[in-house]
Amino acid sequence: MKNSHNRNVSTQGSTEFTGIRLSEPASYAAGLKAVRVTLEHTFKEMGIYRALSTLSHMNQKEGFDCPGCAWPDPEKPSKLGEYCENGAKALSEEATTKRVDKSFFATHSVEELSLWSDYHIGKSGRLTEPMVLKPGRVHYEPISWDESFELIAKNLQDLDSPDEAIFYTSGRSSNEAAFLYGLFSRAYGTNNMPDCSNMCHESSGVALGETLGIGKGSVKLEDFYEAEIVMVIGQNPGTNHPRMLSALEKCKVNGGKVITINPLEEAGLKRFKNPQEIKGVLGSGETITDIHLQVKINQDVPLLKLILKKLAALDKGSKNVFDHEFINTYTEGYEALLQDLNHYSESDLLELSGVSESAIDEAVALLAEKKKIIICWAMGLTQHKNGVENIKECVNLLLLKGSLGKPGAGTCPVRGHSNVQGDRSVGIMHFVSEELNQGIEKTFGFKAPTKEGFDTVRAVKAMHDGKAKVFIGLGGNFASAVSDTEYTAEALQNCDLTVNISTKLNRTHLVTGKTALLLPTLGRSDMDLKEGKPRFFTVENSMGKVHRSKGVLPPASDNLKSEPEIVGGIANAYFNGNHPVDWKNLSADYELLREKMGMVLTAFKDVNDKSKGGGFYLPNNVRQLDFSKLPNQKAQFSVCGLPEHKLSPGEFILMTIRSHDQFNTTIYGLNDRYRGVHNERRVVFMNPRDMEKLKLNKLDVVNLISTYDQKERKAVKFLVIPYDIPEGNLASYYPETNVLVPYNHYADKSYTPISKSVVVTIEKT
Ligand SMILES: Nc1nc2c(c(=O)[nH]1)N[C@H]1C(S)=C(S)[C@@H](COP(=O)(O)OP(=O)(O)OC[C@H]3O[C@@H](n4cnc5c(=O)[nH]c(N)nc54)[C@H](O)[C@@H]3O)O[C@H]1N2
Ligand SMILES: Nc1nc2c(c(=O)[nH]1)N[C@H]1C(S)=C(S)[C@@H](COP(=O)(O)OP(=O)(O)OC[C@H]3O[C@@H](n4cnc5c(=O)[nH]c(N)nc54)[C@H](O)[C@@H]3O)O[C@H]1N2
Ligand SMILES: [Mo]
Repeated sequence: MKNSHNRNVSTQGSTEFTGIRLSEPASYAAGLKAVRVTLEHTFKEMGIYRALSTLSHMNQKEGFDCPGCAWPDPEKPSKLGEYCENGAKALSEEATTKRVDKSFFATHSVEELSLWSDYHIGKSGRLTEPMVLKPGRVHYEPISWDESFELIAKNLQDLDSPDEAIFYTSGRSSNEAAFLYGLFSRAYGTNNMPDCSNMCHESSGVALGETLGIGKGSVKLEDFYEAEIVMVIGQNPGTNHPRMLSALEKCKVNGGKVITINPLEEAGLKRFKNPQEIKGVLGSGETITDIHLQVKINQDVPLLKLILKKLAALDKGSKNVFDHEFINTYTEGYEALLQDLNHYSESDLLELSGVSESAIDEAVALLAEKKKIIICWAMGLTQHKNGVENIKECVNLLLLKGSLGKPGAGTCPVRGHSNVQGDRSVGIMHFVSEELNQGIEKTFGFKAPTKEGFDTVRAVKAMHDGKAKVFIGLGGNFASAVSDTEYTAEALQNCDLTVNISTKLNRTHLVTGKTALLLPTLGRSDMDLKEGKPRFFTVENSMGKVHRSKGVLPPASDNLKSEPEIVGGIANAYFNGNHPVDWKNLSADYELLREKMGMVLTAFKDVNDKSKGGGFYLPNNVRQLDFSKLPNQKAQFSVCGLPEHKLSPGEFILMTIRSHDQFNTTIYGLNDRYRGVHNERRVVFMNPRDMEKLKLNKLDVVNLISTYDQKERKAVKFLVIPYDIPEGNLASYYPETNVLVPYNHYADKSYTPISKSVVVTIEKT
């Protein structure tokens, strides 16, 4: 696509097929095969010795936190290795021995690179030095750090208002880097801090905040070991949080039951062969799911309502299915909820859900009799128009059962990026936090802005409309991760300057503003050296525990800076000594940075000491059953409506999901082995009866078209794969299908794009 800067870059890259091979979907996850794949990936990217010695430090108390997902580490990490196949892939991707240096950019123009696939781009290696793409040029050229900082400062100074700048964050950054970045954005004068969680668990944050008073989960890892029931809804842990399977296994061994709700029967939820145990390697492993409810896409609310209705009927008879003492003491809205349930007929709800009634009855019988319930969920619930209500319906169930604030029970939104929760805790948010603003004023002596900033959806629109002109990304891959690829690309290309602080090359570095800067930074596994000594930083896991992480590998190049140093460099150049914050000192001294963080945010007081050893839990009011911040000091039941999908003939609902070989837009490989797809990503999973209706055969080539708001959006060339998925539903991979997700279609209240319920038609080619 030609843009105003005369660069002819592709926003999606190659759509060539790569040579598909199909096999039966797997009946279990992990096992020996996972060990083999782990070693293959790490040895290839890192070399054998380096791979083995580095893996032994991952998720260990004196080592570094896995750069993959945010699942917590057990109190006593296994000495055999506390990592999973996909954590090892995340590490090898970061610790690769390949390099993208100035000669790489001299050889390849951004126009040429943009034609490569994301897989190919990502495999090029680690960035080694700051680079600039000047107006009208198509090759990146080297630039010094100081000149880079000056260039950013100049562009920020030239804006008419600080609200014309966007400060995006992905969830890999440390607490220290994120705190400093948020501080600079506020000192500069804007709350325009969109972050990846806007596209991810924002719906969870909103729903949990409104019902329970904290936008985070309430369980700790140990709770899984004593839960009587774990419900896993809209989540694929076998691929995206593999170490969660060890927790589910322990729950099962201790007599717990697992109920899964998902349009797909994911391999990792069927059976787990724990590679850390002999039984897992040589034996048949542990069955995970006891009851699978194969819901239609986005029909979780009808299904949950039906479960609640059936439980309420049982409770009416015996009075001991619900925890009435808990309901009376801690909650508000019980009567309204029960009344609302009366409005629905069981048969309507059953039909909408698409699940067999006998399976639902089995789940109801189990839920009726047990009291310690954990509900886990991820993107299958959050990325819908009614994402917030999906989660509120889960909270309703937990409140009815009194399954909060006690061992073995509670909410568990399973986070994505390894420090996405920490970034929010230390100030990455577009909305205004009074506590934070007051803390900043008291500690640093300046007033933070009080106007709400742009989240991701609104940031894209602002850039598209020419209302924002400078984009800075602290990690992430904005062009590929955000919905509506063409629209988002235009938004970025409208900017005067786009800056990316990154470890590796990605599409956002190619789909740029008039001028672009590429600032290479240290990754999680790299040693962050000061005067020759490695430093640590802190992160927060999915369960609210803050702990240290210290990289062990020599940095990918001598010319990298840490994220705090880069943010400090920008701030220092911008303020040039005219600001109450001593940016240079603060960004160079992490101890000082943490001390200040603890002064601004009381939850982080004494973090320098408390983060030692296993770390410490941040305060969590649900664990204490303290609902004092909510209306009438009570946890809130919610009355939720039904999701609405009026499909015309020929329309399907598409969920855009992850394969087993990717981390978001980073493509590790071309296989999705648990689903039986090898060496190809351009596939669409479809029910065989739907295929028959459309006269489609296996591996036929189709285009997918979405027409929200009468605008045609097309994703071309996908191979049809017959699969066990409800009729009327489709699944395909992200980011290839982001082009179909409308930028202006998002969840109520949370503004999360509806990546899991895109209405599409199919065009045979
Ligand atoms: N290896 C690896 N690990 C990762 C990531 C990665 O890409 N790779 N990404 C990280 C990030 S940022 C995140 S947010 C998490 C994502 O973790 P997940 O949320 O597990 O990721 P998705 O592939 O988006 O899977 C969504 C699951 O929800 C189901 N689903 C879709 N729609 C519905 C629905 O309407 N109802 C129900 N009940 N289920 C539905 C899908 O079938 C699928 O199993 O993983 C994190 N960890
Ligand atoms: N259609 C569709 N769209 C989605 C989703 C979906 O399910 N469907 N999921 C959404 C979700 S849940 C999320 S979280 C977002 C993800 O959105 P992002 O977080 O923006 O995307 P990632 O692919 O995780 O970003 C990867 C890039 O981060 C950089 N990076 C890696 N490690 C580091 C580091 O340590 N420091 C720095 N500075 N940079 C680093 C590398 O350059 C890498 O290319 O995508 C969202 N988009
Ligand atoms: Mo995410």
